[in-house]
Amino acid sequence: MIEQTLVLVKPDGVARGLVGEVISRFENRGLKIVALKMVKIDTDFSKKHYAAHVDKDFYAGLENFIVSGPVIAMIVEGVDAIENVRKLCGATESKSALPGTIRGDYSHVSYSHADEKGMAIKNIIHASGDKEDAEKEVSLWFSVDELHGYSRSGEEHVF
Ligand code: IDP
Ligand code: MG
Repeated sequence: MIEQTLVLVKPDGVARGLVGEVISRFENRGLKIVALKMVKIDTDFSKKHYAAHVDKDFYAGLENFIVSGPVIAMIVEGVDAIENVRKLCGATESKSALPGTIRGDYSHVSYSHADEKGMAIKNIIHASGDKEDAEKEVSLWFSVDELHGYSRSGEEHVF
């Protein structure tokens, strides 16, 4: 099934110059970028995006982190895009993320280290967790006129 999912290159990924690397992984997999922009969000927007986490112990650190610099926001489209993109990202805890995944190749910190420091795990990337979240997040971050339909060359090998 063709799905759309929200991906963010978080402030650490932007500051570390990993935007191109992250986008390449999706493009190489044959997934299609159908919307893209750079945004610096504020704390109100963070509370909307991370509504499911606002009451958790790690939320303060997560909010500090996500508003600390610009992010790259994009919508990625493809067959089972939500699951495919999550797989490319790897596990939430960088320490547990397998090599070959974005988080596993570019970060290594553990939950216990981040929690001891009162910081969010700086794991480079956000991707919607499931279909319900993807629908909410796509419409939170993008208006309909920011999405673009187009054909990718080589698409006949993908769809
Ligand atoms: P996800 O980004 O893989 O979907 P979530 O559980 O939705 O993971 O958490 C959102 C973000 O909050 C994570 O990507 C990470 O940056 C941070 N985070 C999650 N759990 C913890 C924690 O226990 N300690 C510190 N940071 C955390
Ligand atoms: Mg999540």
